[in-house]
Amino acid sequence: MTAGLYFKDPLYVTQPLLPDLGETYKMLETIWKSKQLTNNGQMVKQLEKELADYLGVKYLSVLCNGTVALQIACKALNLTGEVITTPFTFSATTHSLAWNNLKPVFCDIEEDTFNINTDLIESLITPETSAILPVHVFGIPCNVERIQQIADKHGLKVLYDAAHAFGVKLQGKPIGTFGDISMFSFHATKVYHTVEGGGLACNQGYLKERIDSLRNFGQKDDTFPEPGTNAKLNEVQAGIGLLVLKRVEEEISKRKKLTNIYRQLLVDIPGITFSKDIAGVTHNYSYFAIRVNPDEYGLDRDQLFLKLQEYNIICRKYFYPLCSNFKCYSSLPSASKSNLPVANRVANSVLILPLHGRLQDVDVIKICEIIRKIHREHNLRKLIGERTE
Ligand code: T4K
Repeated sequence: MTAGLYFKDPLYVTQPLLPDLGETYKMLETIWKSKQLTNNGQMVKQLEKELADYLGVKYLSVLCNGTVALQIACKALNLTGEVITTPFTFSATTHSLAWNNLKPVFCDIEEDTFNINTDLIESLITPETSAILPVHVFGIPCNVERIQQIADKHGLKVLYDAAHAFGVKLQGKPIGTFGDISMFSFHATKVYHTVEGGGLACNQGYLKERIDSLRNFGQKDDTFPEPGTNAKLNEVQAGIGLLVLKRVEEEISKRKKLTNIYRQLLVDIPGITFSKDIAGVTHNYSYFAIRVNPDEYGLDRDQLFLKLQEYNIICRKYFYPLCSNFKCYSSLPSASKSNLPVANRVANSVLILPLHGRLQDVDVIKICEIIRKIHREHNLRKLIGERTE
C-alpha cells in the first residue's frame, strides 16, 4: 500500500451536516425560555411551514423518524392485504408493511435506475392488492407517471418512500407532490436531517389531519376515534432542523461538485460504472453509487469494499442483503431469486462511496486514485502470475 494514499482518519460514507454551534446555543436558549420541549410547539410548527415551502408540497407533517412515518402513512391510507414494493431498499421500507400486517409483494427493479420496474407491476396485482410502495432509490425519481397510471387503472394507493429524495424535482415538479403520500427521512445520515426524524408530504388536507392525529396517540380534540401512537418530533430536534435547513442548499452544491469529480476520474476505470445526471431532474446528490463488474475490474464488489478499508475508506453496501433475502421475507413467493434477477444482481454489485459536504476535492481525487491503483495492481499480479505459470 502507498502510505501517501492512506487516509489517517477514517473516511465514512457520510458525515452529518451540522448547524453552527453558536446558532444552536441561541436556538436552545429560545426553547429553554419557552419551556415547551415537545407536543407540537413553536419549533415544530415553524419547521413544518419551512419544510413544506422548501419541498414545494401542500401539506407536511414532521415525525420522530422515517420508519415510523412510513408505518403511519400505511394506516392513514387504510392499506390492506398486499402491497407491491421493491426489494432493493433499506429494511425499513419492507418492515413498515409487515408492522401493519400487510404482505409485501416484491417487484423486480430496473438495471439503470435501481427503481421498481413499472413494466412488471401489473402482473403482480391481485384482488388483495391495495397499494404500490416504490422507493426513489438514491434520490433518482421513479417512473411516477406510469406508476400513477397503473394505480388509477386498478384503484390502488401510491405511497412513495422518498427517504433519499429531499429536494429532488422532476421537470420542475417537487418529488413529494407525486402519489398519495411521500415519506422523507430526516436521519443524520441524510442530505437534510433533524438528527432523527421523518416527514410525510401529501396533497390532501384530510390525510394531513389523520397523520397528525395518528402521530399524537390518535387524539382528535378530546376524542380518540382510532388507536394512534407517539411519533412526535421534539422541539430541540425541530430547532436543529430549522438551522440545518439554512445550510442544505450549500450542502447539495458541494455534493454536486464532488460527484462530478468522481465521475470525471472514474469514467475510464474498467468495470466501474455509475449513473449520470438525468435530463429534467433536479438531483440532490444524496449518494454516490458505483457498480463493480468483477470481469473487467478484476475484483468483485465485496473484495473492493474490503480493499478500500485497508486505506481507511469505509464504504457501505446499500442495499445488501436484499430485503427479499431476509429470513423474515425469503419464504414469500415473490421473494424468490428467479422473480428478482435484476435486484439480486444489483445488490451484489453496488458500492456506495463517501459523499458529503465535509469532504474535500482532494479526498475524492485520492479515493479515485486508490480505486484505479487497486485495479492496476490486481491486473499486474494476475499478469505476472500467468507468465510464471
Ligand atoms: N427508507 C429508506 C429507503 C431508507 O434508506 C431509510 C433509512 C428509511 C426508509 C428509514 O428512515 P429512518 O427511519 O432512518 O429515518 C443508515 C441510516 O441509519 C438510515 O437512516 C438510512 N436509511 C440507511 C440507508 O443508512 P446505517 O446502518 O448504514 O448507518 P450508519 O450508522 O452505519 O451510518 C453510516 C455512516 O455515517 C457511518 O459509517 C458513520 C456516519 N455517521 C453516522 C451517524 C448516524 C456519522 O458520522 N454520524 C452519525 O451520527 O443506516
